[in-house]
Amino acid sequence: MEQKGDIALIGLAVMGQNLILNMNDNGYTVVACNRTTSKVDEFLQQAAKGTRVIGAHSVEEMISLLKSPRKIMLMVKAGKAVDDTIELLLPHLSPGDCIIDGGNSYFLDTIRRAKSVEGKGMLYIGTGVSGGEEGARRGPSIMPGGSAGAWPLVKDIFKAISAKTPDGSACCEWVGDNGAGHYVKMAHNGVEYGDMQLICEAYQLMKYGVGLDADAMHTIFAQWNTTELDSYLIEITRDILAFKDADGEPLIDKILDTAGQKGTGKWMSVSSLDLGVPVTLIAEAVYARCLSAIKDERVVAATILSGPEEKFSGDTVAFIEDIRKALLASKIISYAQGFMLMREAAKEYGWSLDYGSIAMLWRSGCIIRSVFLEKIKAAFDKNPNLRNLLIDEYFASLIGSCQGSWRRVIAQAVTLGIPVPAFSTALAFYDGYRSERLPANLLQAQRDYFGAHTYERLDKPRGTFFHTNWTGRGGDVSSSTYTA
Ligand code: 2AM
Repeated sequence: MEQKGDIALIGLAVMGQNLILNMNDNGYTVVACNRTTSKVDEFLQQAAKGTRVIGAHSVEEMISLLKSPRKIMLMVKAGKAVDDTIELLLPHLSPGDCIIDGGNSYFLDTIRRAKSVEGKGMLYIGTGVSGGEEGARRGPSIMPGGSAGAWPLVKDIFKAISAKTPDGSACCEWVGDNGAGHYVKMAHNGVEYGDMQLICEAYQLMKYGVGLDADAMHTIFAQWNTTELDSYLIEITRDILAFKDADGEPLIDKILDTAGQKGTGKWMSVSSLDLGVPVTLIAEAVYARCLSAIKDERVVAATILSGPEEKFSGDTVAFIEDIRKALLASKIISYAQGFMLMREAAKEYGWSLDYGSIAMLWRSGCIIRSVFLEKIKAAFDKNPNLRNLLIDEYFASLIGSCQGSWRRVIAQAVTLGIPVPAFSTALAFYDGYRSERLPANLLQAQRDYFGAHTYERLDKPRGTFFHTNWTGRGGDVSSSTYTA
């Protein structure tokens, strides 16, 4: 059989199909495969009709159609399906062939799979692909990581099919070894959870605080999209608010307020706990979804628990501008936390991440695409070792100019009894991060009091530990010398 396939793709759900069509548009010959082979025929007869796409009905056939070294991309369900498919492929591959997992895999799974596949002489890539169905078809953001030797094999294809920034560069760059690509994709999704929650809190304040209707909010979001907030998520919110149901009423007012989730925000929060990085906003965004999901309980509680009687009575126009600035300030915190986490993960897992490049991977194609990311890139260009986005001159000054609004909005929300968990945790983080002294002196004293956990002193060098016999009864032995 003539070996003319540039790449094979297994998994013909909509993302897989669209990636194939995108590769085809860019001049590549793709071999299409699926566990249920009838889907291969359907695809060839429908969406892929008239294209160069070749169907394969077995692994053997697929392998025989591919040029060497073979590149096989999996777009199957995350989890066991990926392991099963890898097992199925391995006996048919030759050293130097490459398996690429383009699904939403957990980065620790990717690290494990990369090691195992590399151990057998093949190459492995775990790549984030973001942008949904539309992105896959027209140009997604692509975040590949894994065996460095595999990058030259797929670089041209991936760069060709990826989204492009306004200056024309590809939203696809090598991220790092092992699970780095899927980690960065996870961070992308976590940041997406944060952005969405922040927009929802702004909406809630305008709807239940100020009493605006969907049309009025549509106009506000349209205006916000011409400011620093210019982004895909603000844009779709604008359009959602204008969308009318069949009866002419805003559809948004009829949608049940219980959020779903697929787990990437949770993974990011778990990773932040594992690594000890305070990624508070994204964790709050996950919890906000969880709270929304217990609708039945909330409906009962609403009849039992009272809130304040106050109604908003301020200047509406000024308050709306305050909300915009609160959203912007909180968004800066969210990204600062996301980049803090990636920095710590890079240390933990031995990656050398290029943070400016990651910001540009997200600039177009993906769900969090925004103008804002260019400012992040500029901050890391100016100082590649920047410890935290918040201390970059541009962001420090921008957040400083927003903080009056931010505090007013949160104070007003508290007065009105409107929950703004992400706005609030962002401000608490800001105030904590800029505090030279926090009450952890008391915390250390408490720990030493009940558990002899010791403390360091302000007037002694770091790394010298002290224990005090606080009560005269506990003794002078610290917990470093015995297990309490
Ligand atoms: P299917 O059409 O045969 O179900 C999204 O679910 C994609 O993942 C589909 O292409 C689906 O194939 C594939 N998939 C799900 N579980 C799989 C498994 N255990 N092995 C291989 N492919 C699987």
